[in-house]
Amino acid sequence: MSDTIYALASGMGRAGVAVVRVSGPGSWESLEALTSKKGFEPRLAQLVTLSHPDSRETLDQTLVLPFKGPASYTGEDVVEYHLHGGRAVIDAVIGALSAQKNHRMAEPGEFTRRAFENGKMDLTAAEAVADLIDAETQAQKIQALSQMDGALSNLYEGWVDSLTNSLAHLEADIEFPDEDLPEGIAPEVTDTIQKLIVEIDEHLNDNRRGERLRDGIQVVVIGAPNAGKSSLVNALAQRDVAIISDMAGTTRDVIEVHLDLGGYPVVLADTAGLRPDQIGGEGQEQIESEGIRRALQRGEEADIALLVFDASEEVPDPHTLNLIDERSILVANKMDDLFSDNIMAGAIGISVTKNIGLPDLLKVLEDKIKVLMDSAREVPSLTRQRHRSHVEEGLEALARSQKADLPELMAEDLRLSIRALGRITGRIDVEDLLDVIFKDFCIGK
Ligand SMILES: Nc1nc2c(ncn2[C@@H]2O[C@H](COP(=O)(O)OP(=O)(O)O)[C@@H](O)[C@H]2O)c(=O)[nH]1
Ligand SMILES: [Mg+2]
Repeated sequence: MSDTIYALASGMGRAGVAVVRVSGPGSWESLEALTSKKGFEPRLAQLVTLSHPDSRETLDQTLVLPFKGPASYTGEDVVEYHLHGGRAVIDAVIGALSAQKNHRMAEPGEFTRRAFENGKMDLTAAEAVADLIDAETQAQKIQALSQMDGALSNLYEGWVDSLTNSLAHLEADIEFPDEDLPEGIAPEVTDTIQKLIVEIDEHLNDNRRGERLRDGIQVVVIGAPNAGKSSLVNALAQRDVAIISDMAGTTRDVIEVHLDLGGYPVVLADTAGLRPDQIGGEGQEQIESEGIRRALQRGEEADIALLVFDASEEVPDPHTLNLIDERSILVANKMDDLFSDNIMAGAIGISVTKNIGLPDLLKVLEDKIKVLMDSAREVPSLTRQRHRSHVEEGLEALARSQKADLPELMAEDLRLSIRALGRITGRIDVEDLLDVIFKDFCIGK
C-alpha cells in the first residue's frame, strides 16, 4: 500500500470551494513540491500559493490542511487542498499531483477502505459512511449516523464476545474433563446460546425496517383506468412526473417518484390501470396488458398500496376491490363530482383536481409508514442484505450447536457462528468481501 492516492472529495461542478484529498506516504512530499515550502504542521491550515513543480505555473491560492497518520481519516498521512472550486483549477492541481512520484487517482471508496484496513473503523461504520452520503431524508441520516457511531458493531461484537467466551469454557471442558473446573459449565453455555438464539432471531425478524429505510418504502398506486392514479401521483409529488390523460391506458409502465414523507424515504409508483379483461390481447392491448402485469407484480411487492377508486362510478371497480389486504389504503377520488355521494366505507375521499382531502390522505399514509417502521424502536436495525446473510448463517450454526451430540461438534458450530458474525464488522477475514463492499462508494470517499 505504498501508493499515494488523490481525488476530488467534493462534488463536481462550479462551486466556491473544492476539496482535493491526498492520502499516503508521499502526501506531504507532494505538498512541499507544490508549495516549495517545508515545515508544515499537522492539523494547522495554511494559506499558500500552489505552483506546478516542473513548469512553475501558478495553480491556485489555496488553504491546505495536512494530517499526520494515524491521526487522520485514512490513518495515513493526508493532505486536504481547499481549492477555488472551478474546473480549470481542479484539473490543474490534479494534473500536478498525478505527476508526483507514486501518486495515482483513488479508486471508488479507496480512502474509506484504507481507513478500514488501518483499523480506523469497522466495516459497518465504513458502510454507514456510504449511507450517510446517500441519505436523502432525516430518518436515513439518523440511521446512518448511529451505525457510523457503532450501533451495529456494538451489537454484533457483543454477540461474538459472548460466544467466544462460551467457546472458551466449552473447550476447557473438552480439554480437561477430569480437572476441578466449576460445575455446570455445559448448562451455562447452553443457556447463553439459547438466549442469543432468541435475540438474534428477533433481530432478523425486524420487518426489514433498516433495509427499507435505506432503500425507500415502496408505495404503489393501483386502480382502474381513469380512476385518477397518475393525477394523484403528480399531486403527491407536486411536480409533473406521470403522464396524465383522459385516454384510458396511458400509463403502460411503472413510473416512480421519490418522496420524503415525515423524514422517511418513499418510492411512490404509478401503474397502468387494471383491466384484466384485456390480458392476452394483441398489439396495443398487449402493451397495456404487460403494463397491467407489472402493476399487479408491483402491487404484490409493495409495502403499502394506495387503491384508487373512481367515486363518480356507480360501483367500485371489482378488480381493485379484489386487491384489498392489510397493506391497502382505500382512496375514493373525484369526490368533486356531483354524483359522487356514494363514498365507500373505509375509503378516504379526495378530489385531485379540486385539491380536496390530500392532506388527510398524506396523514394516513404517514401514519401507516410510522407503524411499518416502528419508529419508536430504539434497538438498531439490520441495514443491509450483507448483514442479514451473515446473521442468518451465524444463527443456523448456533441452532445446530444445540443439537450436537458431542461437545467437540458443539464447539465447531460455535466457531462457525463466530466466524459468520465476525465477518459483519470485518473482525474475521473479509479480504474477499472488500471489493464488493467498496465498489458502491463514490471516488473521493
Ligand atoms: N372530476 C375529476 N376528475 C379527475 C380527478 N382526478 C383525475 N381526474 C381526471 O380523470 C382522468 C384520468 O386521470 P388519470 O390521472 O390519467 O387517471 P389514471 O388512468 O388512473 O392514471 C383525467 O382526465 C383527469 O383529469 C378528480 O379528482 N376529479
Ligand atoms: Mg395513469
